[in-house]
Amino acid sequence: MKNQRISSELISENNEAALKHLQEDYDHLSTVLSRQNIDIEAVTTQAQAFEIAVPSWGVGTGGTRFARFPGIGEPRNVFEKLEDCAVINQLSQCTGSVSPHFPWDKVDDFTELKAFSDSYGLQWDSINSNTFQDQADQALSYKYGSLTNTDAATREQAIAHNLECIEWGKQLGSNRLTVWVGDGSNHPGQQHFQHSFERYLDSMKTIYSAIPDDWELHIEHKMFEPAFYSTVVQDWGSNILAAMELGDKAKSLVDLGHHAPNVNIEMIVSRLIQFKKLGGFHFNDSKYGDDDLDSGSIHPYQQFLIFNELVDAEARGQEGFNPSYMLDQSHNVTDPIESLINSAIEVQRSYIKALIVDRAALSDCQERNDALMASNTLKQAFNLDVSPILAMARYRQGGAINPLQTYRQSQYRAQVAEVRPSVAGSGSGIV
Ligand code: PSV
Ligand code: MN
Ligand code: MN
Repeated sequence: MKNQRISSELISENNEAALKHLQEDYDHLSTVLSRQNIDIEAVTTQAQAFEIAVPSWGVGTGGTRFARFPGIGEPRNVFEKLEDCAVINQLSQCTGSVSPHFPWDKVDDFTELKAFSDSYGLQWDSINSNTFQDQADQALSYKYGSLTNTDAATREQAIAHNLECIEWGKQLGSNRLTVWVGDGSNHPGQQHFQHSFERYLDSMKTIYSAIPDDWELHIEHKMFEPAFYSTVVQDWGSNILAAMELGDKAKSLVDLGHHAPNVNIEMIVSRLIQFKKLGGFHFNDSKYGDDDLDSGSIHPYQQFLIFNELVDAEARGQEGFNPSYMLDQSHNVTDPIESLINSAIEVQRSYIKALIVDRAALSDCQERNDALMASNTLKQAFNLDVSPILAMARYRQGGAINPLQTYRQSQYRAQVAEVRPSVAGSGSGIV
């Protein structure tokens, strides 16, 4: 029997009150979809199977380099973060795994941590290493880089941290390591572009050699920040080159916020799929840069177009296609639990809309060069409100038809605030 953070009676009561209207909306949508020869039940089954991981650091209030305004009842350690992640999954039924960040989430006893996550039925997603900041007990500084540092001993230290992350991941039952480094430069001439990338590849080769055969090594690129002139792994080009150099277990990870504004991310996704190098995603949204805003809050059409590529690859049975999905957001003015529930559902929504695209019609338009009708074919799916499918998928799995309403009624935040005193520095600040 799984531990539950929200009373199942409350969820049932709220669901009973909402079910009549949901069923009416669902039946209507079923009729609409049947006109396109789509069986709503098949789509709902796929919605039920959809999973997106939650980042452990996402349940703490984020912040900017100017300030962090703590929320109430913030989790103070990885166990409390897991409690909040359990709430998100209980209500949304699509976030059954948690991605940890080390050493932020480091514990003395990983067996205890695994038992705790098991008690909530949560799995461990990709392990994130951290060599972008100095830790209190650290011998050598990453001020001038980690895996690419000009000093060999500093590179060794950064490699060793990634190796210990793999060991911790094994104990948690994870099967992936995600490496993001902020290494780069702030001044033209500060760093030799080729030599720094060579040092990166050398370091990553050592890490790659410790990746178990049934694991993947995900490389995350980011255009800028914290380095503001050049970043060593700055875009998908450097990323895929590194992944190709390392081997089959190395793949590229796409964080939506890590590109220049207006970059065609869905096309990058297509290229990575074609060359069997799409490892996974960090979903979030942005207006300017790596804003880490809630998924689907600014560019829902872009998110849908990305899923259009993913569903297309799935439908074609593209070889080597098995990307992992995760949120990577910073919540500065909202309750992180609410934002993460909302965001997970928004990503799920993009997936479902992409599933109902009429692919035969789209392909026909492409062959005939009918640009307008091709675009309209995508828009037809995007404009359809698939909320009843998402709500029904949650309901059938024991989640909440109206998750935010149920969460607020549960008074969860006020309850945890009683046992989690407010500490200005609590939670994980996001860099
Ligand atoms: C960097 O901006 C990033 O997106 C990486 O995924 C980090 O691991 C995460 O944010 C948390 O700082
Ligand atoms: Mn990220
Ligand atoms: Mn980021």
